[in-house]
Amino acid sequence: MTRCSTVPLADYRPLPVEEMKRRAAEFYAQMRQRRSVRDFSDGPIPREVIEDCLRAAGTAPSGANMQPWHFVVVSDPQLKRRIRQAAEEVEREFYARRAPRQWLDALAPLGTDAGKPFLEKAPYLIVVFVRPCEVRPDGSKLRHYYPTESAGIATGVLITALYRAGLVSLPYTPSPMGFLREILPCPEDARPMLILVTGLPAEEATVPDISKKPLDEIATFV
Ligand code: IYR
Repeated sequence: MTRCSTVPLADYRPLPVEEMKRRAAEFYAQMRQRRSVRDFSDGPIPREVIEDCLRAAGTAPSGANMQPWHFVVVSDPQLKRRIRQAAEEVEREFYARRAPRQWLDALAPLGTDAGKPFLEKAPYLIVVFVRPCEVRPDGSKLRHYYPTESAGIATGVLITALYRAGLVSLPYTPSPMGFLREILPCPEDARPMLILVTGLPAEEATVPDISKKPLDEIATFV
């Protein structure tokens, strides 16, 4: 494979230090307001907003630029109902039998249970698929590198883009979630990674009273 041509980093402009500090602090102040939300309103959201947020997610860096992700955006009420039914079935098994005691203890402060009404209430379920490989037009398989890490980065960009657009989301992970492959159209070999439940918060929405670790617990400068 030959090396690709290069182009100048044309639009990059360095910021004055004060502006840099102001922007970093401002972004942190915004992001610390973001919360995962489980109570949604069913108000409509323009598809165009979701499309641009997905375009933003698609700019994420990825191993060897393979872009090993695929997003299936579900708004059809019947599909949402099927996803809710299948998810609640695996969740009942999870809470009753599969989950180890330690996991249940970790979840207790969040107050979650097997009921997942938000899967029908929220206007959009964005299902993130990881693609460990893709099939080329000639039928051969192209391997992807760091697919899970890359899809995780893209999902972080998506969550941030949606939040900046005034939406809220919940990264939801039924376990196991193989049923999504049966219900939804998705590329061959794609593995569902999470459902990003997306919409506007219900007026009466509440969130758990939890906090984030301080900087000295999450970072080390050496
Ligand atoms: N999938 C279950 C359990 C659950 C797991 C994690 I990790 C969470 O952060 C929250 C819940 C559920 O959604 O109820």
